[in-house]
Amino acid sequence: MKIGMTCFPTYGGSGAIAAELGTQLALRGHEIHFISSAIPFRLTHFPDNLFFHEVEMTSYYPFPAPPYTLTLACSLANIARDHGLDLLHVHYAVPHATSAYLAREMLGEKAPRIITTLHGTDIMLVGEHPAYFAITKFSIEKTDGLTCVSSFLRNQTQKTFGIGDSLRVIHNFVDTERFKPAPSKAVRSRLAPKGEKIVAHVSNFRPVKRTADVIRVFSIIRREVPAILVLIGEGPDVASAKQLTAQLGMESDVLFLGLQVEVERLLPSADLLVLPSEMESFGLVALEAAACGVPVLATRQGGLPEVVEDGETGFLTPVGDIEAMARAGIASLSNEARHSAMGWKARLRARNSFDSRIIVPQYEEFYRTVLQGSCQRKA
Ligand code: GMT
Repeated sequence: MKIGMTCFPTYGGSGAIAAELGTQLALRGHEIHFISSAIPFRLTHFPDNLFFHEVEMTSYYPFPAPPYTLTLACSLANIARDHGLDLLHVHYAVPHATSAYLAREMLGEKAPRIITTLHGTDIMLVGEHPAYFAITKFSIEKTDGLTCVSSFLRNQTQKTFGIGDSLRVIHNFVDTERFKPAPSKAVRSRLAPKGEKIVAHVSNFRPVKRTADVIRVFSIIRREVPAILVLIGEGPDVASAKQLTAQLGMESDVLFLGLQVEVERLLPSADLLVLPSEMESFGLVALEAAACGVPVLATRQGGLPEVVEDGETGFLTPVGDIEAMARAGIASLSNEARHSAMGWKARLRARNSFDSRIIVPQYEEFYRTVLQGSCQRKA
């Protein structure tokens, strides 16, 4: 198939999954065209049948901001026409489903089919905001095939937008050959030179991630277990996280590593991943940590219970319950046998339920169904 793939290029789960999916599909012989405002941060592998097309972000006076939705629509239409694309697969509904709809209208009969994947905040935060609600509902109703990344998100979309029957759950996935338990002695001794335990958090440091909770949980854990906290990623809450770290006098035990593209080089060296999010439609990093054999300490929110099995592959606690999270973390880090059994189970579950070799064919099958028109939605 010839597939156009659109996502935000910035640090985040939807861009990561789009990049991984495009790469895997290209390796399986499809022709993949990424159409995005910059190269997606996770796109590092460029086989001959994978292409990148940059969407212009031009602005003119008196535009208050670059009209990205329109320039993207124009790029989608041009590239689909020039390369004879069968499908446009857009990740994150706002505004990508709208741009894809416009592109399809511009191309008429020759238009490719449109697949939209909902990732979470596009439905729960942005999409349901009154400023975006009507256009989000319209655009996702007009898409030819609609998928979302968890059963939780499917229910949420049903509740908010009344769409559910035609919405297919295709869980996020991980390449378990790349994300695997291979702790590096060099990484471990660099991060934790005295042999301390390594607690990790990976996110885009938005308020929904509750980064302050990570730091507070860690401040309790380190009273009982010698440990280092490694924070990976960039975002608006980095500055306040640094401030809190200083207030708690923990600067020497908390490392801010910034944006790391090859997170699979660091994760296997961690002993625990902490993800105390207010909400997570899936929590891709929890799956990536699990694939590396790292137990996950997360909140019982959104799609996280679909990824983390409480007491088996990690722990699920209520949002904001710092004490409960810290207790679970201490229990895990101080019992070697239980910790390694959990890590092993986490890895097994990632391989058996969320491996790219299981999930990517689900997308291929969905694409074929949409192309055959059996899932065609009313234009
Ligand atoms: O979590 C974010 O802030 C980024 C966001 C995105 O769209 O990039 O992540 C969402 O999509 C990911 C990939 O499907 C999911 O793993 C995340 O759980 C989801 N984030 C939220 O629901 C908050």
